[in-house]
Amino acid sequence: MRTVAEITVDPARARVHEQGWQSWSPSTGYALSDVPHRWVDKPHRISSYRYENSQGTDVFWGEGLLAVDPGDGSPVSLVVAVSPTVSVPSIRAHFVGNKVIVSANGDVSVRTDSSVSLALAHWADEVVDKLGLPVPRPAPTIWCSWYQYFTDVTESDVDSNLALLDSLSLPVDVVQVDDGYQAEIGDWLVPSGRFADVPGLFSRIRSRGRRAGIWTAPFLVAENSRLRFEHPDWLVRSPDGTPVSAGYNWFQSLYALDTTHPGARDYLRTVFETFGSWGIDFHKIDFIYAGAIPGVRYEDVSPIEAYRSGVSLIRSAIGDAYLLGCGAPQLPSIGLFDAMRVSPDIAPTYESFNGDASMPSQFGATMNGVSRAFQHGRFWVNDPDCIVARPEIERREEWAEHVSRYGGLRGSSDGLDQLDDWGLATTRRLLSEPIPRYFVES
Ligand code: 9PG
Repeated sequence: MRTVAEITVDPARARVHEQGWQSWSPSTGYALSDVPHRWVDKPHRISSYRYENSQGTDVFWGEGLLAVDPGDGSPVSLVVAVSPTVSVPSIRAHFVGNKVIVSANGDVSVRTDSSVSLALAHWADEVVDKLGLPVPRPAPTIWCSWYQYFTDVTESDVDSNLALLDSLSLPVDVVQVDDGYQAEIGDWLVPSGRFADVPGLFSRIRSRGRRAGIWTAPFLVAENSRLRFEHPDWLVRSPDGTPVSAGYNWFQSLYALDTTHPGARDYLRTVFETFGSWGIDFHKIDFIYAGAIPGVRYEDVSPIEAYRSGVSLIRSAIGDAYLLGCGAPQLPSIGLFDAMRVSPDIAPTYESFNGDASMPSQFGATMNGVSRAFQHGRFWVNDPDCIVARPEIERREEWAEHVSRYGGLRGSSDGLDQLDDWGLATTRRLLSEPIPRYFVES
């Protein structure tokens, strides 16, 4: 770590803004006396925070981006990665006397501006110019199976909601089947026991005039998957040869697919071309932090390069289809996606189950959605996570308000038979609202 700025502040009024690594990593601003949001347990540290780092609550820490508002009326300092799609230095800030000392472990620049949100918007505008990024394509509206059925989703759950979309005349373009249709994480072309005919389901979705969308976690390989048994050589490894952990979920250990391995690349291409042949033209690719986990790969490239080459391969295999990233390193994803989840998951409860702000909760989802609002319309369309409006959802009015203000991608994820009058009217309204080009003007 090298010191890059020493900023005189008013300790009572100063604020530090952190950018977290991936979609689910907490991102927000703090007073100097606040305790920053950090990981609570190890498996979730890997799946929600940057693998390399395990900073505690005693230091402020941004991945590729950190801002300091001195609180005395003098300009805000924004410390940012010089080439965010190539390397994302960790930036840390600690507080000594009346100074905030900022240090970084790579190339960063220090910019000043009149407020944190303007500093972020101006910087993002410059990145867009420099990389020559196009204006993001307008997002389709979606219905997603996850937030009602979770992994227990069945083929008939999707069919019954498909029928309700018609009878309720809901303005939904894409029906997106989430986690649960597949046999195992990694075995994307093998159906789970709850699905008899996955291609047939997608063809029914299309024959009703909707578009077909699918969820995958393409850079994850679960312990019990066929993929791991058949191709143990396709996993990212540590120097001692054992596969690197990519976290723990679905009651098993997870590993990372080596996106530079020719065999793994062929497999990914086959999976996504097959989805194309089923008529799917909307992809939510999830848990893709796994593509950027450090370790030994077939090709000796940086984790960010491996990640970008994996996403680019998927991008080219899906042609013009719409691409939504989730669980995705934010700055390394610039220029690769149509839409991006900028927050942890919404949940029926306002607080997360273990106090970790990266875990499903309305608290964490709104916090990140607000602090990453500047990304919308610049790097991609911001996905704040789905509308859930059934009576069971705690503080559902506040969630609807958040989606209305900060939602670029609008998706409903209730079992449609669960909605009361308020829930249905709110879902209809949120799916129909025009989406502003920017949430933060520059
Ligand atoms: C499917 C879900 C949904 C959801 C995604 C993602 O750390 N965790 O244990 C953890 C579990 C699930 C999760 C995020 C983190 O949700 O955001 O929309 O697609 O996967 O499994």
